[in-house]
Amino acid sequence: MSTALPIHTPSGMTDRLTVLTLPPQLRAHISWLEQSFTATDYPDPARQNAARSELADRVEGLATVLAQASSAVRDDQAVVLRGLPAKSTAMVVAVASAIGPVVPSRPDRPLIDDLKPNPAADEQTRTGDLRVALTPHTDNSSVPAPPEVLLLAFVHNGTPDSGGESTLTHIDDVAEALDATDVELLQEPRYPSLNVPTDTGLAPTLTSVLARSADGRLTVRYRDAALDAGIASDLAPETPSAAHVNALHRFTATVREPARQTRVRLDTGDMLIIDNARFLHGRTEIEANAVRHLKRLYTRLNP
Ligand SMILES: O=C(O)CCC(=O)C(=O)O
Ligand SMILES: [Fe+2]
Repeated sequence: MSTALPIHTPSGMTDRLTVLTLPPQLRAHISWLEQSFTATDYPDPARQNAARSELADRVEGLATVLAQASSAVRDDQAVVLRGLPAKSTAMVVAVASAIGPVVPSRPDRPLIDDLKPNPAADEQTRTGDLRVALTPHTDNSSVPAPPEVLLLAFVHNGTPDSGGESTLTHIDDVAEALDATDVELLQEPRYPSLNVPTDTGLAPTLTSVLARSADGRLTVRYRDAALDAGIASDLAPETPSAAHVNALHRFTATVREPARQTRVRLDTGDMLIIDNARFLHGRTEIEANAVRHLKRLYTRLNP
């Protein structure tokens, strides 16, 4: 089922967004779920599946919506699930596990990360806790295997005019706007990348911005700040050629064009789900004083 959602989109881009509504009866099962599925269970994929399937036995229509969400993500769609009791972490984890096992982005990171604008936030490590606009990026772009699926569950998102809208950029729409030579150059592993500042002091990894998966689709790993830091690092294993750097600059200019971005305002009870290798995501600036709270988690897409 599709529900109206405030979307600003260049023509044609709504093709990449699937909006689904969860059964309202879900809400009646929060306290039961929270008793049978607790924080110590969350990291265990078998417990995640058991909790979800018991929930689906109780809530008519849930299994169907979750199956639709899972196939839409695999079918190259950004998905917005509406009507999620996002305050309940048990609900968020159980529902997310329909896409794949819920896993931390890196072994040393929490399974669920609460993002809230915080004036005391470490400006470097906690970009999600700042109010500044975030340009389109891949989460954890520098690690050998970035998280496969990103899920953002919205507990609050200010008021309709307080900013904090999500931007989505599909890699095929970017590649289409680039010269074929740039698409080739960006697939060469010549780009030092460093998650800053958490990995400061480490040697940057050599990454390619684009790659082709076995089925021929383009995948992306890109964060401007990570590439800037990697390229500038004295520890970089090599320096990219001028041609590689120029291709990267054209890529950056293209992903930032509003014409390539779908902008969507998500609010309480919405969960955005994207393939982190097919979509770049960002966020518009958050107005001072706007109350905002997101739960961020990741799932596997592939076995
Ligand atoms: O705040 C948001 O909407 C997204 C935050 C984000 O993408 C990040 O911190 O990497
Ligand atoms: Fe992000």
